[in-house]
Amino acid sequence: MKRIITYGTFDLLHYGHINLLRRAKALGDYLIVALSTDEFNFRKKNKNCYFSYEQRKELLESVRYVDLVIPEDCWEQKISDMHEYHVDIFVMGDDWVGKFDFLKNEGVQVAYLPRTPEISTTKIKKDLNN
Ligand code: C2G
Repeated sequence: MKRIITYGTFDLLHYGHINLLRRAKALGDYLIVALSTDEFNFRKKNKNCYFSYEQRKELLESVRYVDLVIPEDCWEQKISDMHEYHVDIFVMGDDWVGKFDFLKNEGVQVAYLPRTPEISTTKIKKDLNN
C-alpha cells in the first residue's frame, strides 16, 4: 500500500485543490492531508481563513481522494510525519518546488505537481469583493 501525504490550508476549497488531491491520490493508494490549523495559519502563514479548521476538515473528508486528515500545526512536523505515517511519497504543488527536497533523506519520494493556473483562494475573495 503506497501512502501519500500533502499539506495545506485548503480554505474555500476549489477545483485547483481538487486537481492536486486527485493527482496526488493517483500516485498511490492512501492519501493523507495535513491540514493547517487556524492557529498555524494565523501565526505562521499570515492567512486568515474563511472556514475554520473543523469546517475545512469536514470538506476535505468528503473528497473521494482523501483517506485521512491530520492537523498541521507547525512547519517542523514534516520529518516526524513521514515516519509516524509511514509515508512513501510527499506531494505539493509546484509553487513549493525544491522547498521540501530534504524529505528525500527520510527515504520519501518528493513530487511537485503543476498548480492549476488562474484559480486561488485569494482570487476568489478578490473577485467576490469586486
Ligand atoms: N494548489 C494548486 N493549484 C491551485 C491552488 C493550490 O495545485 N490553483 C495546491 C497548492 O500548491 C498546495 C495545495 O493546493 O499544494 C494547497 O494549497 P494551499 O491551501 O494554498 O496550501 P499552502 O498555503 O501552500 O500550504 O507546509 C506546507 C503548507 O501548509 C502549504
